[in-house]
Amino acid sequence: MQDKFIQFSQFLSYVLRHKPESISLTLNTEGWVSVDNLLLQANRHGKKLTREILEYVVENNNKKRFTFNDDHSQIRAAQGHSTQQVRLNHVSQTPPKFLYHGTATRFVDSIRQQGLLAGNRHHVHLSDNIDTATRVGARHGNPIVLVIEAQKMVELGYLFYLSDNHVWLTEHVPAQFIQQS
Ligand code: HQG
Repeated sequence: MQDKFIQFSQFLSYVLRHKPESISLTLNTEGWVSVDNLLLQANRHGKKLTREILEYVVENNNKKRFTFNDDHSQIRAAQGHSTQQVRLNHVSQTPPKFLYHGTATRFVDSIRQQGLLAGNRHHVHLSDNIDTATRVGARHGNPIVLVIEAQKMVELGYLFYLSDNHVWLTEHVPAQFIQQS
């Protein structure tokens, strides 16, 4: 994607996940906002976002971070929210036996003590494949992939959710479910 579109994508992440109020937007609890209102408020706040640019960014975003409803009158971020306006009412799903979490080696000691914490986000983010987890971990430094015993967690009543863009989410992964490598 050209730089211009990456900037719009980052802007959308900011307003649809973290700070909708920065451009006077209110998201519903499922994260949706009307496209007309998003375009209006973005332009009022100096971002020359058009419907065409929005369609392009949603379609070409490398991680499918944004989702339109059927008639493209509404949009939301698929996951990664920190704003308190949103409480995604995901339906819980059964994950594969193992899920993967990519992180940086410097976090591992702390993770092995505390388990995986959601931090600023609403959930811990997990992948169903090692490649994706490695890429996620590399964002933070020297990557390492932790193997999560998802099926064991389910058997003990922990809930998992699958986002629109196929990220597995859960609230907390206690250390006992992280395999020793
Ligand atoms: C680490 C991207 C110390 C955790 C990706 C991670 C993902 C701990 C960092 C999505 C810890 C948080 C999420 C503990 C967790 N002690 N460190 N107890 N528990 N951590 O960015 O999972 O580009 O909030 O390992 O593709 O890296 O936003 O989470 O390294 O799907 O669409 O704390 O973000 O997607 O970092 O990434 P993040 P993440 P987007």
